[in-house]
Amino acid sequence: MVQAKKEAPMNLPDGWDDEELARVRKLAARLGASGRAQIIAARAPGRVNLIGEHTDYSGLPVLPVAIDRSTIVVAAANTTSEIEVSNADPAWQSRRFAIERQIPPYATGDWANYLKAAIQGVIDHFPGRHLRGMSMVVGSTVPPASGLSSSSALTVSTAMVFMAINGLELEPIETATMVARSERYVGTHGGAMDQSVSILGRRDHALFIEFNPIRVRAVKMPANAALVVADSLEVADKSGKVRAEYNRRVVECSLAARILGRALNLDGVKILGDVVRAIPNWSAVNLVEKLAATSPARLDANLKEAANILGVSQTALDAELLGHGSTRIELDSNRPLEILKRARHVLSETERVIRAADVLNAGRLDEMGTLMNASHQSLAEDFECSTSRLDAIVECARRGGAIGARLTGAGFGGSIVALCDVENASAVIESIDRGYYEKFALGALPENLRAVLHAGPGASVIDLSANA
Ligand code: NG1
Repeated sequence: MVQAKKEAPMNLPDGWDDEELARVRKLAARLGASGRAQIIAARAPGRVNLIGEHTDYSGLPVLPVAIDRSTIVVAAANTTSEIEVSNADPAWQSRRFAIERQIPPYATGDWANYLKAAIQGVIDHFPGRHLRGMSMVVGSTVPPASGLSSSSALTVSTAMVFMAINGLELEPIETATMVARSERYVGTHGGAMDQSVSILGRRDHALFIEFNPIRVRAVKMPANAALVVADSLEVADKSGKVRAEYNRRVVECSLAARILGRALNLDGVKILGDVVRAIPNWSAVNLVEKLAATSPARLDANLKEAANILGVSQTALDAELLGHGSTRIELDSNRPLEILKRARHVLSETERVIRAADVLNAGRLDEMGTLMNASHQSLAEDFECSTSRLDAIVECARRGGAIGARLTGAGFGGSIVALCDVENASAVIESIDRGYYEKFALGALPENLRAVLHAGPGASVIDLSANA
């Protein structure tokens, strides 16, 4: 078993410091690890996205950092073909399920569906392999449903530990691609940002990530920059209404892309990234103008009008956009789909992300702050995924002297991120405490609701038996 040392042992990957090792020891004790032949631990961080929100599922870039909050999973092979899991947090019930070709999901909203997603992803990636079962214990310091991607920290750590127990290896980018695809098992048609940064994150760096295929460029965080992350305490629960809103945005963006593709005579366009990649000198303004000239700003949610514009049958479009089975997207048909506004957000956000990677790299924090503020405005007005609480907390951060502030993650609740000068971080936190937490009378607050978070390393696995 790994012993606590003053500094992380030299032979361990970055991220396994004393604190994380102490967590591992507790989880291993809970697992009853002593006497087991092989004990593996995986650690996967959550993330905070600096800019590039709701762009990943359109195949367009993002600029997140992996954070110094993580999910750790400790596991040992068992003799059954089952996954047996318990969580250090008693709020999440223990679960046991069989490894089978097609694992049936638990009821919507069950936390263990994220585990099933990860296991199913590995099964699909290595078809025909005999996979051993495992007993595992999960412990997380990434707060759930707060926009810091606790879900991906869980799926990434589970997939990595399961692969290690079974002696399977993949390149990090392949693992990210596999886990991103597998997370759709839970019914969210998300992109690959969270899994990519959780796996590929780098200490003191943000990652400029492009998709299809995943490519990553590390951007050094300027030494004088601090990231204050504050939880609005409005739960962005991705299993209910928020999932429906999220998936609706995915459909709206894909429709905008297909209409633009047809207007520009491009073949096979499915996402806005396909349009951008086909037109080297694209600009958000020009593409939005083209879209406005081709389609009404809003289209009926029954997809009839959209099918007419695209010259395809309504049934075919329905099947392609909404899918089928347990992950089919159900659209509320009482309101129209917003085509123009959503495209305007995604395309203008893409311009901001590209610019942000450059200005951050050059240490131009003021410009970075301006881009983050513009991102929040676009998310609030065009993407309609902010809330009055998120707006209020963003305002408090700015009033406290933040250089820029915005909601981070999917929105509809969750957290905000504020870019500050290191010297000013505590003033920003104070302003949020006084202007938000006290005003909304949210009671006695745990310290870590708002904190300065640091860009940390990506996920890794250690063999505890080898480090004993
Ligand atoms: P969070 O904040 O973790 O729900 C979601 C998606 C991301 C991305 C952002 C919005 C998942 C697992 N994550 O993040 O891929 O689309 O929203 O930028 O679906």
